[in-house]
Amino acid sequence: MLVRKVPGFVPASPWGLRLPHKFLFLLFLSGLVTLCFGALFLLPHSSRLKRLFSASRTQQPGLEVMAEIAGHRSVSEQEPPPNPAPAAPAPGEDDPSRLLGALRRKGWLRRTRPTGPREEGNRVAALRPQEESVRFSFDYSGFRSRLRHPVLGTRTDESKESQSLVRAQREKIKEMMRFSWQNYRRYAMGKNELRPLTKDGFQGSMFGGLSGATIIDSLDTLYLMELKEEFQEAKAWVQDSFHLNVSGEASLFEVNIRYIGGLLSAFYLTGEEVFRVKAIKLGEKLLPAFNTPTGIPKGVVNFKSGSWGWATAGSSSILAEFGSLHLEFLHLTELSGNPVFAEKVRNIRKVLREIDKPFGLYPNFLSPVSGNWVQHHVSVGGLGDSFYEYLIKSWLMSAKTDTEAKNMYYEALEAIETYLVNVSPGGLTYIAEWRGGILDHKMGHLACFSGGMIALGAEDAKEDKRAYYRELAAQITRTCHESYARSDTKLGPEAFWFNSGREAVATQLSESYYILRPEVVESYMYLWRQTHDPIYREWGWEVVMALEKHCRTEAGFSGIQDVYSNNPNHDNRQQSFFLAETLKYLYLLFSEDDVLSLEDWVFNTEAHPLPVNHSDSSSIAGHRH
Ligand code: DMJ
Repeated sequence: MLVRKVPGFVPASPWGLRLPHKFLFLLFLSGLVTLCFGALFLLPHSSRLKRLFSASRTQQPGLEVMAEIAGHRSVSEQEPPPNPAPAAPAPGEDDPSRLLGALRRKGWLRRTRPTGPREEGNRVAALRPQEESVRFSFDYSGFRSRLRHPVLGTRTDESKESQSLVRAQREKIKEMMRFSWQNYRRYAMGKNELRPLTKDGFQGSMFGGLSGATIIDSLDTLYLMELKEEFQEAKAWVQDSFHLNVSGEASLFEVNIRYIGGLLSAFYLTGEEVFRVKAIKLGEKLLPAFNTPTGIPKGVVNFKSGSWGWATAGSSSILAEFGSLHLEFLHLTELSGNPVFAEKVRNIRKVLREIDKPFGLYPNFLSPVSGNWVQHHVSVGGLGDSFYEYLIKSWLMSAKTDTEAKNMYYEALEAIETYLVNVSPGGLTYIAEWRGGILDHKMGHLACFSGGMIALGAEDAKEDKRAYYRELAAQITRTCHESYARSDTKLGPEAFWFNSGREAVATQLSESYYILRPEVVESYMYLWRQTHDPIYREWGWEVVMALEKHCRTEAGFSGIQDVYSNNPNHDNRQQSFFLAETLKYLYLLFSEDDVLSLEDWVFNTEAHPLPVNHSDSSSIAGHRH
């Protein structure tokens, strides 16, 4: 239809509005939109919008965004679009789909499959209850069928065994665990640790407001010792009272090894979904720590109420901390189907592989900003320790396919042998600390784990070094035993020296304490499994007796302030690693080799067993656990 232009005539719109009315209507509409939009920012939980508009922070290398790219959102955000389009990888970043492919080829994702029940409109069904489900399921029975041994071992003839000394010893250690747990439960349930003298709980500030460190650290030990009622108490607490919606500054390393490690192993041992879901959700809360120019995480992550936060500033990251995430993070990817976790630790590995190392040694401090070493202090004890442990354990956990980890481990060990290993005038082998070429002839209690580590890695070393490594492991373990044997309590000091004619003893009171640490009995356990030399059980039993005599109090076990005193003062702290590690390693020392067999499991640095990634189908038939 032709509209004739008539002066002064304004044509009506198709809706019957004249132009000025239309203009006014549009003005009103845009005002309304602006108002609503602004109001959204004022809402207390507008984190999704904030994230959309704070892209520079959240879309830095990885973070949860990586999960979204690959179509796996953070567990806390369960609203995936249908068939999310893969975004192009940032320059220099791995293509997530390639990474997923690689992980599947390596078997790490082979056993996961998307389940995601969908409602109309392709929204994932509401979780029931909200925290208790994730979008991926894990073929738990398939995993169990691939284990080579029953988790709790093949029982021997129990009537015969009941006569044996070793059974009585194991029962004693079980009693110590029950005692530790029951006192914790009675006086400190829900707090991070028990204070046995004051009979109350210790919360501390290491875990960013998370609670129940002792509970999470104890789960697998309770399971292993078949303390069934106690395990159910611990599980019920995790289900009902372990809240992740906390805010505070947390140590990435400690949360990873204790909480994530504890939850992962509890899941692998029991198949209970609650452990898997909480491990994944907690893992996501750690991701902001990786938001650095190098991808080397900062040591501290600030949990903001909700599911994300930011890492604090800090000049250097610690080798043992950022180097001890690999095992847990691969399992987080395995159990969530989300490649982001594996991607983070593969990047750490890449940085460490490529950086120049002084004499092949790894210094303890690295700048997460520049990717350079911050100072040249090298130690197999505190600050360095579990980085080396995670290299050899990555190799073992990958069912001996991760040759990069293997090569890095043996190269590092060669450098340690060359520059740090010494023999004292009295014939004790020890691993010194290195400060820019100058040696401190000192070993920390923490460094005593290395006897076990070297024993564990001996079998896969070059043939001409295997016997040497076995002997080195035995000698270091003997030295650590000497540090115990030379004290009045028969427990070892925090650090001991080899100088001025004194060997394997602390030289000052500030190094003379013992806080229920596990490293020495950890090495006894590995050496026992490797050699079956009865000396390791003898030495382990000496520790049990010393713990009973000096560390047991009316309401739990406590560290002591001076191992060289016949009547030492207590430090009023039952460390969570006493239940996670010390008692577990002691119990395993007096168990058969197929209990948590080293063919099936690697222990994280907090002694939480994580399964070896067996990818073939050979399995045990009809096992009992
Ligand atoms: C534990 O938390 C872990 O073993 C860690 O690797 C080092 N320190 C303590 C126990 O001593």
